[in-house]
Amino acid sequence: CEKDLESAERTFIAIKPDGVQRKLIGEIVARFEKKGLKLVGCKLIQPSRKLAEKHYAEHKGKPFYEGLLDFITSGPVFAMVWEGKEVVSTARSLIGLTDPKKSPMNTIRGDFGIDVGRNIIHGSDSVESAQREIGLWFSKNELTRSSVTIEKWIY
Ligand code: FUP
Repeated sequence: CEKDLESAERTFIAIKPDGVQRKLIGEIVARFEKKGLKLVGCKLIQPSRKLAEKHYAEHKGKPFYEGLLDFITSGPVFAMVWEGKEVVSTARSLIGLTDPKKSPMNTIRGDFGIDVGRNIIHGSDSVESAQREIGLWFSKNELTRSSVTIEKWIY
């Protein structure tokens, strides 16, 4: 059934600089749309070092951390917020595993990636992370308030 606005689950998705440069925005957005998820905000943005540090705070100190920050700040990122029933886990299924080599075919990373350091796309790993990341990357007025709904055709 349709959920009201406040309770609808949202997730933060970002096409990383490699995905943008490789012209994968359209392909990736199409997969999310065809799944039945709803786009509620998006923008092309080259993140500052500060934003990248906040976004990847949980990885601070790990061997790949500095390289990850260099990479994510190296060019434009296509940042998005998607909404739908259990959208956090649904989006992770569409994305696949962290390492593209181990990620199954028909997932975004499985189909388009080779290297864990160039894995094309980010998706929040929990509802709590999603709320934190949406707050970091978007202000409230950049996200639509849903009006027309097609959910009754999907759920
Ligand atoms: P994911 O949630 O699948 O994006 O994966 P993580 O949060 O564990 O990792 C965040 C990013 O760090 C990955 F997208 C790629 C990078 N990373 C590496 O470069 N090497 C690693 O061993 C693990 C992660």
